[in-house]
Amino acid sequence: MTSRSLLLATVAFAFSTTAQVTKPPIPGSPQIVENGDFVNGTTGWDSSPPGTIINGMYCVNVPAGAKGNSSFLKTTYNFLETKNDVYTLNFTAMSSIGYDILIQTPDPSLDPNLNMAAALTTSSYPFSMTFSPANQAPNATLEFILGGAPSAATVCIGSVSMKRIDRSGIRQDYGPAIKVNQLGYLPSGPKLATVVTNTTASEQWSLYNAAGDACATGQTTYRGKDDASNQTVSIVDFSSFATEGDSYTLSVGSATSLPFAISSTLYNNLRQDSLRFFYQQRSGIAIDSDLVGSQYARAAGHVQILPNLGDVVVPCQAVHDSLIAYLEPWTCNYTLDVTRGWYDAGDQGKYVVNGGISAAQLLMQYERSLHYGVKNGSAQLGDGSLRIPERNNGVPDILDEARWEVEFLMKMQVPYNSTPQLFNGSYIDMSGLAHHKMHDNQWTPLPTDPSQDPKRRELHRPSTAAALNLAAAAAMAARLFKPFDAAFARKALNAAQTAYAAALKHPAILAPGTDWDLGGGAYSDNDVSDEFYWAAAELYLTTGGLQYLGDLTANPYHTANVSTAFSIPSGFGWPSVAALGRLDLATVPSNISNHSAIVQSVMDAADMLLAVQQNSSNGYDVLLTSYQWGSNSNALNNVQIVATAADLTGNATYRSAALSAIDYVLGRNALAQSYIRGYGTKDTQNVHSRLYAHELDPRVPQAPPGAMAGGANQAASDPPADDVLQGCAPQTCYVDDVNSYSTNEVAINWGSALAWVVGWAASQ
Ligand SMILES: *[C@@H]1O[C@H](CO)[C@@H](O)[C@H](O)[C@H]1NC(C)=O
Ligand SMILES: *[C@@H]1O[C@H](CO)[C@@H](O)[C@H](O)[C@H]1NC(C)=O
Ligand SMILES: *[C@@H]1O[C@H](CO)[C@@H](O)[C@H](O)[C@H]1NC(C)=O
Ligand SMILES: *[C@@H]1O[C@H](CO)[C@@H](O)[C@H](O)[C@H]1NC(C)=O
Ligand SMILES: *[C@@H]1O[C@H](CO)[C@@H](O)[C@H](O)[C@H]1NC(C)=O
Ligand SMILES: *[C@@H]1O[C@H](CO)[C@@H](O)[C@H](O)[C@H]1NC(C)=O
Ligand SMILES: *[C@@H]1O[C@H](CO)[C@@H](O)[C@H](O)[C@H]1NC(C)=O
Ligand SMILES: *[C@@H]1O[C@H](CO)[C@@H](O)[C@H](O)[C@H]1NC(C)=O
Ligand SMILES: *[C@@H]1O[C@H](CO)[C@@H](O)[C@H](O)[C@H]1NC(C)=O
Ligand SMILES: *[C@@H]1O[C@H](CO)[C@@H](O)[C@H](O)[C@H]1NC(C)=O
Ligand SMILES: *[C@@H]1O[C@H](CO)[C@@H](O)[C@H](O)[C@H]1NC(C)=O
Ligand SMILES: *[C@@H]1O[C@H](CO)[C@@H](O)[C@H](O)[C@H]1NC(C)=O
Ligand SMILES: [Ca+2]
Ligand SMILES: [Ca+2]
Repeated sequence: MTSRSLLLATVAFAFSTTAQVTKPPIPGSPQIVENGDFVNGTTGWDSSPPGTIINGMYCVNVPAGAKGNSSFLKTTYNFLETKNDVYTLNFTAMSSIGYDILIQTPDPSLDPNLNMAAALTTSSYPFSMTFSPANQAPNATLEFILGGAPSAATVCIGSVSMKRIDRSGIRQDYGPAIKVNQLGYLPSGPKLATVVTNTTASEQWSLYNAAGDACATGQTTYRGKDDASNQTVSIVDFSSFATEGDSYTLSVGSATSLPFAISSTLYNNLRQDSLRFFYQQRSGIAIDSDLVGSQYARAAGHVQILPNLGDVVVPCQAVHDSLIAYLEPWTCNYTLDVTRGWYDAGDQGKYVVNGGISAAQLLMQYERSLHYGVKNGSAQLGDGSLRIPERNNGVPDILDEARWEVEFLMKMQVPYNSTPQLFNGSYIDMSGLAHHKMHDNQWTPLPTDPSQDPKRRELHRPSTAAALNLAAAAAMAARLFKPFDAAFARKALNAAQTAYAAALKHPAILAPGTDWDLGGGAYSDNDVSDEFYWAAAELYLTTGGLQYLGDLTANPYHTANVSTAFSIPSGFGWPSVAALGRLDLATVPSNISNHSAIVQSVMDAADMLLAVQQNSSNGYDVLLTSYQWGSNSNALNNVQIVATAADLTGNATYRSAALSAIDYVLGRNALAQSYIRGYGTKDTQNVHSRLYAHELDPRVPQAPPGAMAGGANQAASDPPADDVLQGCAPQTCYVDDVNSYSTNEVAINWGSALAWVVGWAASQ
């Protein structure tokens, strides 16, 4: 079906905060600058004033008082500087007078991709500079800006060499042949490991404790060929071993696993750390060193203190930008205060469509603790449980965290009685809808501290999908905040109802796929009937209103088969949110008449996922059959369905299936990769984020514990992926490189999937 395939196409790219434009990999490391050692004289070079070649160096007599770029040496190269790739420039230089020159690869209107000073002395000195472009620059120039000498100076430059990073030696690291959950296993849970093997025969496995003593043995079970990794695998099942301890290992033949724990409190720290990710992503507030440590502290981002241009008074897109996005000159004549919210991902944009599901999963995690008998559930999410500024305000901290986003969503609403806005050739009243997103008008480099982002922040066109995300999330907040802050609850409900009514009035204002690469992703979605379903469900659960009940029961997603309603097997996500509505209709008390059928549908959905897990071609018990952009979140959203079936029924089969499926993101996968920073021995180091680009700038920290990478992407495309992942089997298409935005980014909607699932696991 067209809409379905369009949807999948959207899932595959719209998480991206950077462009799809990449070149086929360039093998090795070609020289970019021609005639850099000037053996052909000044060919290809231009200078002011004109210079001469002396001893293989290009020498320019810079006059006294020369300002800025009035004196320069430059060359243009026939090469595409690719965003998020890495380049090194070498040259030697000297000057008759010691002073600083500036080296740039400028692109007018965009940030210079390279912009560094070189301190010249009277003897020749070798310089080496590495840079990673924020933007694409075809036929870029390399410029030595020579002005600014204290008096007349002769500057000589030689041995100019520029190359893109050479990744030809990088090989995928598959880790040990035995793949385990490197965090570990619950004593009362299933304990499965996967062994890459050459034999169909059973082999003996041994479990060793920290002292190196064998404490259990058994035989592997041959599973077969794992389709997603192209590996032949057997399974180790040591579920019956329940003695708590750290640093267990498993051995089969000569292979030994990475260490893991067996502990009843296994997921407790991860439950808190997965939520900490959201505090670290907050916009509009200083991140407090007392709460997170000095390395993770930072100034408030986007509070309109220069160089920030937002987010207190944010205009709609300028017409020259919106024309590219909508093929018509949309704008508006108001500004909005859209402070707060979480930065979406590795970028610093804020998107209502993605914010909705992210806030919702945190709210669902809290709401679950009200209705399901969970060990320590509400205590661990309660006031004082998280290291956030609101840890002693009488409100459960997970609600405080979600509110930071919900308030932003509400600020994105189009004001009451606003002037009509252009859509598809006519002016319509968009009051009550929500702007789809707001972000920079151009990409910023990695790293960028949010308080130092100088780009123009712009509101993009309102959309029906954004209005419905606001309606759903704010309706949830309204019922959950009622006991704690009745005024906020009323305000949220009012916003939700207004947004829903506006969406009914304008049911097809779709965000176009063309609105991308102007500093943000498109988040386009051509089917908003699932968003209507979710919003109606949440509004019904909050208000009991019969209009909402009528709307949700008439929605096609209410009667669709479970595969469609729960997005199985691909996994639900920001463009396909019907599952959120269905899960809440099943778990939140209401008077809906066919409640048992709704609960049954969750069980049916879980059974479908059990079949995915038990398929002999699935060697890792992962709840996926394909690996889209952000696949870890799709896998975990499927876990949420099975875990909810366990909550609803108390059936241990669902509980075991959900627990085993979590192993995947913590290392039981083809690469033995823990995708969660700080958890496991072989954990992700170099997530794609402007906050955590340590790999590019050692002054910036690595991501804090609990941040999860997007994971394997069978259509991975970015500079490192293009170099390293050619021909990869789907589950192995992952590279732990800061520039791999298509496999290694962090995002709030992935973090929220993790938070819900590990919160559930911590309660088992
Ligand atoms: C010098 O110019 C010649 C003739 O144009 C060309 O073949 C050669 O590649 C050039 N060498 C360098 C180092 O640019
Ligand atoms: C020098 O800088 C100015 C201002 O940035 C720019 O307009 C001009 O094109 C530059 N000139 C050269 C020769 O690069
Ligand atoms: C650079 O410019 C040349 C000549 O205009 C053109 O042929 C070439 O394709 C351009 N290169 C890139 C990478 O855009
Ligand atoms: C720059 O110089 C370093 C040190 O000599 C060398 O390893 C590197 O390959 C050079 N890079 C380029 C682009 O020439
Ligand atoms: C599989 O066979 C290859 C070649 O005989 C051997 O090098 C490798 O260690 C074997 N792997 C396992 C897990 O037994
Ligand atoms: C899968 O493995 C087989 C046997 O090792 C190999 O011939 C084939 O190329 C692999 N396919 C992929 C997609 O990696
Ligand atoms: C927006 O435009 C309308 C119609 O031209 C005008 O009445 C209104 O005052 C304008 N609002 C602002 C804030 O400029
Ligand atoms: C439950 O919470 C209490 C009090 O916060 C704590 O002492 C205990 O260790 C927790 N138990 C588990 C299993 O997490
Ligand atoms: C724009 O209007 C035309 C004509 O009414 C209609 O056919 C088309 O579907 C509309 N496009 C969108 C994106 O709503
Ligand atoms: C579910 O419904 C969709 C859409 O009608 C259909 O394409 C799909 O085959 C159905 N799946 C199952 C398992 O029945
Ligand atoms: C169900 O209906 C009863 C009777 O109208 C009402 O008292 C109760 O609050 C409703 N429960 C929910 C969860 O809406
Ligand atoms: C638990 O769920 C599984 C999978 O659907 C099912 O086979 C089994 O009968 C259920 N057990 C009970 C006690 O309902
Ligand atoms: Ca609190
Ligand atoms: Ca949708």
